[in-house]
Amino acid sequence: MTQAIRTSSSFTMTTTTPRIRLLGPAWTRTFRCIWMLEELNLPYDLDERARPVSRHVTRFHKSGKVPVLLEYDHVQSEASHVDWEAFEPSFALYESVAINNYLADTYGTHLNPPLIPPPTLSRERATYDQIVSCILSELDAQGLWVYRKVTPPLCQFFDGPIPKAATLSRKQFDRINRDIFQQFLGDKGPFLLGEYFSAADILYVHCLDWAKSMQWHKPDEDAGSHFWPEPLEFYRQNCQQRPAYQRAKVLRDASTRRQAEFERKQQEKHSRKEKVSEDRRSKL
Ligand SMILES: N[C@@H](CCC(=O)N[C@@H](CS)C(=O)NCC(=O)O)C(=O)O
Repeated sequence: MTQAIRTSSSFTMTTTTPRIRLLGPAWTRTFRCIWMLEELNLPYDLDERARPVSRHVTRFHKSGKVPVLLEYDHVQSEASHVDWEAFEPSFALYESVAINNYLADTYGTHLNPPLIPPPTLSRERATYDQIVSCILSELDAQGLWVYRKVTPPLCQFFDGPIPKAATLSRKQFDRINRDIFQQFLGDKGPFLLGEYFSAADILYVHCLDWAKSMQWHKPDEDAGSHFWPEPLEFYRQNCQQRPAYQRAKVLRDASTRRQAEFERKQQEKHSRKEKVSEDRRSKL
């Protein structure tokens, strides 16, 4: 796994621009921040060795969760190779939404329309906050994340499979997804805030991609609920056309392949261990 150094010719570096480093593999929620950085055309260093709960992450965020954004005011922006261990960041920030808000507020002020409504447009900003809070707490945390933790393969690291929680989380996702779509897209749109694409769309499309990767666009008999109408899929695909999404996707696809290989090897190791202890038990 390498540290990719992403630079963009369309962003003009100034001496005051800190060197930006993003911790976390692109197959994780880190994708949201990669997409934002690409929208802003900012140069950044993506550190994919920083797997969740690895020492690369816990050094800056005790819970080990990714993404984490680091800014280094005193690292030369042009240096192609940096020994990161030798520097302390000037600023560290976790939580994907906090990171994207900070990036858009700090580096996106020249954009018209902006990627998030500026705080001076207080009602628009409040609506933006409402939508992202809802997506984060209802769709992500109570829907997708609960499901991941109570179903294979991830449940082996928690309390094993919990089918009732899996059904509940799926129902939760469908209900809130329907509400969001009907209130903000439906006969409105084409984006969550109306006419213009925003960071709320980055978050929502990432959650929809994640849901689709778990086949949640198809009806589920156990949950008995389902919401994935054609216009929702059209909205998702429309956002995916953005060049910034496409660049971020290239990174995510490669990262997903590496992760699949890693999980396959972990599973093999696990099965070998199980077999050894089974053989031992049968000899007793
Ligand atoms: N609300 C956080 C969630 C971060 C999170 O849970 N990230 C996952 C990877 S996508 C992680 O690092 N999990 C490790 C763990 O929960 O121990 C965000 O949006 O940044």
